[in-house]
Order: sequence, then structure tokens, then C-alpha cells
Amino acid sequence: MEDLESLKTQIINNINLASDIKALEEIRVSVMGKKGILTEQMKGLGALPLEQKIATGKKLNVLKAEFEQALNARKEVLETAELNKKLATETIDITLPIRPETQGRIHPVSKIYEEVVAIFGQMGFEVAEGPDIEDQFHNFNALNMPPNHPARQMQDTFYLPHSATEEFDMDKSYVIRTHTSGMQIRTMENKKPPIRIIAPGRTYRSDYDATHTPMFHQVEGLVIDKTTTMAHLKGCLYDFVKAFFELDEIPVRYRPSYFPFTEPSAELDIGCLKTKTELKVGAGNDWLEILGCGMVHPNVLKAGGIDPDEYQGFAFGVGLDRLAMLKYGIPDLRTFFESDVRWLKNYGFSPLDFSSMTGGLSNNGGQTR
Ligand code: 2NL
Repeated sequence: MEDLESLKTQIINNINLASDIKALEEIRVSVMGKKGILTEQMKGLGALPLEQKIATGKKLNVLKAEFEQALNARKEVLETAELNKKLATETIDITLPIRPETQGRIHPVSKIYEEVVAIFGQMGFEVAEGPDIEDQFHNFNALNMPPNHPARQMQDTFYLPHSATEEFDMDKSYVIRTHTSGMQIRTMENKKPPIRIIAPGRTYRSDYDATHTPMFHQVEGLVIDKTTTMAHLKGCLYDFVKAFFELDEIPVRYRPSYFPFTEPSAELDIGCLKTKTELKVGAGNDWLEILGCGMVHPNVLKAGGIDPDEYQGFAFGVGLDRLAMLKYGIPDLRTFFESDVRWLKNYGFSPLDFSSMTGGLSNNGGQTR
């Protein structure tokens, strides 16, 4: 019996000192395996007289249970330690770039958005983003488009009911914005000039063909100060088209036009060369319409709470989707919104190429496009 006691002490000691799961398993086999110390003792029981057999058998069973308990306890300690060690070495650094690095793609419209923000940001414009759903004051009335103004029909507006329960009422209804001008009105309402903002975002009109989708993207710009003139408009937009098309020089012309919210109004064309297969911007004998612009109409200033006798300003609006089609040679606008991964792989951009005025705008010399 003394033998069993010292055996027990020694084995429990070994179990508690086992340094890993493998060592622990070796101990288990040496004690309780087919030829283990305890197994051998149990085998020897058969040769003992009955009373001794019962007494020793009980002791061996107790011993077995104690060993199993010690083994399990140690196993749990070792497993926890092993898991903690694994967790410590397998940390994930979520600030690292995605892998494989070339898989994610930036949509061409997002790319153009970044480029336009980078250009105007460099010139000192702030970005004003706002809601897709507008009231009619901010989308129409304030823009010198009173009810029954023909331009309201021109815009193929999506109207939203003002109430879920009351009958539809055209006068009270909301719209999903047909342009981002509402944000510019809101800026005039909330901020004293000088104002220098761009308002980029999604816009909506009920129209669908190769160059029109019901949702499209626009950036509008607004500059208001005491001495802002058409010369500032021309200089600003000339700098914009040069930066955008990444050219040192580019022929431009301003064609008289009409918008209810500007007076005078103009459209900016750039010189280009058009063939059946190619569009070369910056040279040639053809013209390409890029954006609409003008001097802010006095009624619009008034609606924004700005005195037109003290202040004046210029504004412009440019379609981002159309710019993306031109700059990156994408022929059909509808494909922009089909979410086809093959299309994105072809026309998309690397998320690692940020657009900036100093670090490269489109990074178009890179291998991703
Ligand atoms: C176009 C023409 C334009 C504006 C948008 C504007 C906004 C305010 C006041 C005055 Cl708050 N004007 N926006 C001005 C001229 C043209 O967009 O063809 N866009 C795609």
C-alpha cells in the first residue's frame, strides 16, 4: 500500500509538471495504457485472495479516478495556454491593405467624384453634402422655378407623397432631388458670404437610355462674394477642365444658354478630336459639352437670404457620370449601374491609388487601368 501511495504522489506530480499536451499523453499511456503501471496492477488483481482483491481493487479504482481528474485538469490548463499563445501570434491587422491586393475596385463614378473633390478642394472649395429627398422650396422655388414654371416639367421629377395616409397633393409633396442645388440654397441660408462650396451627390430624373439613367451623379459649385464676376467663373472653370483632363492647355468656349437659376447662363465646351473609334480631348476641330454655368440669378440669392445688391456670385453644374464616360471611354451609361463584377474589373480603379493634385489625379498610367 505504501508503494501505491508513493506511486500516486509521483504520478500526480509528473502530470502537473507536464509541459505540453504530448508529454501529458505520454504520461497517460505509461499509467493507464495497455501496458501502463495501473493497468498492470489491475491485471495482477486476479491472482489475489478474494478479500484482498476487493480492497486493492477499490483502491486502484480510486487511484484511477484521481489520475483521470489530474490528467483532465492539466489538459485544460495546457490547452488554454496553447490557445492563448495561438491567439497572440494570429492577430489580424485590419489597417493593412486588402489581400489579394488587386481584388477590390473603385467604381469609375467614385473615382471621378474623388478627382473633382480633389481639384476644387485644392482651390479652397468646401464640400456640402445633403439629403436625397428635398422639399420643393429647396429643389425648385428657391431656384427661381415657381410652381407651373416650364422647367419643372423639363426635369421629369420623381415626386414623393408628403404623408402616408393623406391623399397625394402635388403642392405639398416632396421630391427626390433633380439636382444638388438644394444644398447650395441651404448653405446660403446658414452662412454669410464669402461662400465657396461644391455640392456633389446622387440626383434623380425619370429618364432612361444610353446616356440617361434615373439616378445619376452631379457636382454643383457656388461662389458668392461682393466682387465675384464672370471672369472668376471663367478662370475657375478653365483651371478645373485643365486639371481634370490632366492637360497643360485645352481649347474652351462658352456658349450662351439658359437656366432659370443663372443669368447670364452658359455652357462650357472643350476642343476635341472625334473619330469613329477615338475621342482625343484637347486638340482637333470638334467641341464637346462639359458643364453648365452662369451668374447666380438675383432671385436665387434673395431666396437664400442674401442681398443681391451687396453680393453676387457664379454657379455651375456638371454631370459626373458623363465625365466618367468621357475620361475613361465607357460607351453606355446604363452599364454603370448593373453591378457586373467583370465590368468593374475592367473599368474600376485600385483602392490604393488616391486622387490628389500632387500625387496624381487619375493614376491612369498605372497598371490597374
Ligand atoms: C447642368 C447645369 C447648372 C447651376 C447648375 C446653380 C445652383 C444655385 C444657384 C445657381 Cl444654388 N445655379 N446651379 C447653375 C448653372 C448650371 O447645371 O447642365 N448641369 C448638369
